[in-house]
Amino acid sequence: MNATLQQFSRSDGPGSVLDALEVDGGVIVHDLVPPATLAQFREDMNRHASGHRVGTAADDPSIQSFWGATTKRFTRLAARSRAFVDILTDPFYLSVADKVLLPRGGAYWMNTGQMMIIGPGEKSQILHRDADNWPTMNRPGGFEVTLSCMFAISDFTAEAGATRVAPGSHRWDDYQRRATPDEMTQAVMPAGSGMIYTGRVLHGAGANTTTDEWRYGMHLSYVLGWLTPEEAGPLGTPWEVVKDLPELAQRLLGWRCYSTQNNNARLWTVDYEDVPVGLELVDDS
Ligand SMILES: O=C(O)CCC(=O)C(=O)O
Ligand SMILES: [Fe+2]
Repeated sequence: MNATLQQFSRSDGPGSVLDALEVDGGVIVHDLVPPATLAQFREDMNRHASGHRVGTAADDPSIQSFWGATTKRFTRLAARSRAFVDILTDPFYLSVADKVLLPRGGAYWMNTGQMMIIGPGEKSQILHRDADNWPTMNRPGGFEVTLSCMFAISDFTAEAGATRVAPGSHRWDDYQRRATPDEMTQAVMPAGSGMIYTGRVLHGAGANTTTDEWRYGMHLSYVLGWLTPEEAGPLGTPWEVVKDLPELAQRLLGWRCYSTQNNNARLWTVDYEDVPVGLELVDDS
């Protein structure tokens, strides 16, 4: 574990974060979430997490292993917390996403907002690249299709399972290659920080070797608007939930169609129109 990630504070601005992202594929930003938002979000997530099961309902062993046996995962965060919407629309993270993703598409949308709450005794997760979700897009020399941030909702310590990362692995010319131990580091950071990382950097959840500490992480990622996101946004956050949210949040959650700047592509339409806000569909079939 000799590798390191660069660390900045939100007040350093997105420029230095982008530079570090290009070199290392991941970067830690302190004070990313304002304390009041963090406290509210943590309270909202606690309310939901207490009754939530560990592990997955899937019987596929590879899904079970990726998910974790003592890890709680759930999404639909916009429906579960207004504070999440503030994080989703945070101008700092979005300005980084604009620079990384907009050159490859007219718009991007939320890939997923997912709680990853790692319980005591959890093993480390297999190292992977998040762009594996879109197989042919994940290759050496390719371009970024997705940008993620792992927000520390509780303190990320090495013992509680801070995310493991291989800095620079997005630039490797062999994506089959395994990382050596000295190419790895962990995103150790206080609550309220975030580790922003590209879809092509190798990473995975750390082991939780504590006996009584739950690691609260919130993964929030964006993906190009012409790719299918991991989370089915509008199914998990129906119109009743999003109707009073800012238009930006509605768009990120899949409540607008995707179009390129010159409108020569329009995806995710209804009756070949933009997604009808309010779903005032006339049944004239
Ligand atoms: O929980 C973590 O630290 C990372 C998890 C992760 O990378 C994933 O599930 O895709
Ligand atoms: Fe991941």
